[in-house]
Amino acid sequence: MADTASSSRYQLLGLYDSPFTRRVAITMTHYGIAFEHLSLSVFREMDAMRPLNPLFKVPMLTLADGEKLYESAYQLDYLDELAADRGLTPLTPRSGPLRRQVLQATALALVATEKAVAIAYEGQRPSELQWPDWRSRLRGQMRQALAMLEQQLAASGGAGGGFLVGERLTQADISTVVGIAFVRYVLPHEWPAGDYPTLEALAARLEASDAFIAVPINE
Ligand SMILES: N[C@@H](CCC(=O)N[C@@H](CS)C(=O)NCC(=O)O)C(=O)O
Repeated sequence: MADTASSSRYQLLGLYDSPFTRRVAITMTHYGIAFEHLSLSVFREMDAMRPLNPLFKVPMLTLADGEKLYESAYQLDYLDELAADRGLTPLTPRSGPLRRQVLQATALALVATEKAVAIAYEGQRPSELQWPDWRSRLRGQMRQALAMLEQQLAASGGAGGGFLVGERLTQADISTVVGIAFVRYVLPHEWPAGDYPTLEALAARLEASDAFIAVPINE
């Protein structure tokens, strides 16, 4: 892939309270790829978003030549390839057993995150149309995924400063921590404080790092 990043302008569309948008922004910051953040809400600013992205789904990453990339996983795949071309270590290894392990831990993070987002949407329905059993199911799935991540992180030395897979930061860590941040910010009553101490320690460590600080959840 041609490395045009240094001379180009990337645009990332979406608020950072979207965990999917935030993980892409943190990844770009981690790689040192400059971008313009188009901070528009898919719900409150539809008129402004329509000409940019009539799908009203974020994140959307626009490349220097105007090509638009949808779906955060594919945006991350593009960024990892760019990073590898630049001699950086990709946050998801490009091949081998470590790639599979990082993708699987990231999949758990996405289950937790997607179920949390679904709980938030359920809460926006008129109260007479809300379905408590469905919310309970979503909550159970979210907590199951978090418990599996907690177990994996504890087993890999997370309490002592380790990461979910191997000995360095990967996309699994970033996706997990942005999911946790989303729950705490948008659904604070849904975060079972103290149940996942190793995940909480990882979140505290990463949220204090430069790449996370540069991408605040309220922007
Ligand atoms: N799998 C998608 C999920 C993106 C997603 O669900 N984004 C939400 C914001 S958190 C959104 O755009 N919601 C508005 C909608 O889907 O109508 C990705 O990773 O890019």
